[in-house]
Amino acid sequence: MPLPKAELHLHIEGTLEPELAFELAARNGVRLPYADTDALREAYRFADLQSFLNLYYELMAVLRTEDDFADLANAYLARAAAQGVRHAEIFFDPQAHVARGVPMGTVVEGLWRALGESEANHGVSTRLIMCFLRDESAESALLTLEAARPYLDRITGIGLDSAEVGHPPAKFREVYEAAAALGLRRVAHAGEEGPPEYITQALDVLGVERVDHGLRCVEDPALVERLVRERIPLTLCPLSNVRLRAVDTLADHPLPAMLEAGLLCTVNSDDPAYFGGYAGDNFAAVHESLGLTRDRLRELARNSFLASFLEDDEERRARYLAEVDAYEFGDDVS
Ligand code: ES4
Ligand code: ZN
Repeated sequence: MPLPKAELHLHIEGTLEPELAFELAARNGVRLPYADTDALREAYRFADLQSFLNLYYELMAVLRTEDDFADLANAYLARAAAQGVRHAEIFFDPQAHVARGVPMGTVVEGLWRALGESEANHGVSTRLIMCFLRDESAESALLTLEAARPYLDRITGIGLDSAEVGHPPAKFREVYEAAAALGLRRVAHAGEEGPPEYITQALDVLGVERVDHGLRCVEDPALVERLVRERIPLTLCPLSNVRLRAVDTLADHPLPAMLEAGLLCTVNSDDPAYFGGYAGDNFAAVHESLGLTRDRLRELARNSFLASFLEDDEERRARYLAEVDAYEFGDDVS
């Protein structure tokens, strides 16, 4: 049995495995420019974030109906449960779908069909986080928040993703203020490819409670000190960082030093279908390549529940934390 954990950095569109992509393409009469699943997997050699995003947006063409989004989310939740995920806070990118003519309602209703039954079907509690594409305009983000108004009872928070460099957090001040006024929780990708100042901006201008990635904080000791002092959680994604070349190899990842510095780190999978692994695979990888001890892995699992948006269900959080404390590692670590 794997270590119980929460997944806090997971793009549902990034869980689209090649097999399901071809199945949905056939169902919807969409032609994919790849001969088969092997040819598609061959395309998974990324030079950076943008080269990944190009493929990520291209493959979304197969997602058209509520059924498609429900099937996608159910497939993810089954895999996550098998890797010890007990709670998942799931990102989705409505603008990428609305731009292709798929309405917001189709996306949210479809995802919700899977998420609403996830506890019963998979034993995984869930939250939904709507991300804005930072390479789109601030106006488009505001229109997206407006379009989401009928569905806000199912949306816990907002995030910010896609191409980071050249699109600083401050560009989205207005929509984050509007979201806060609506009672939505706030996170943002910052410091994945972008500089440490983007992390500071996400905190000071957008009021984020959690930073997605935050990897490049290590370049600024004063920022690290602040993140430690304010107990700001970071949702790190080690296998993603390797695939997108944020680090040379997993052995070079700063996670051990970040934990040593007292940062509230969590380990997550980002886009598992593309980056070679789900949550448990990321835990196993940092154990093997970075030599993180079982105590450190337990700390990472505890952190994931401490950093999760479970303020409306503290009983559940306490239950999950007790599961982590009672967990006994076997020979296999994940
Ligand atoms: C993403 Cl790894 C990553 N970074 C930024 N935006 C994203 N959207 C999906 N995966
Ligand atoms: Zn991400």
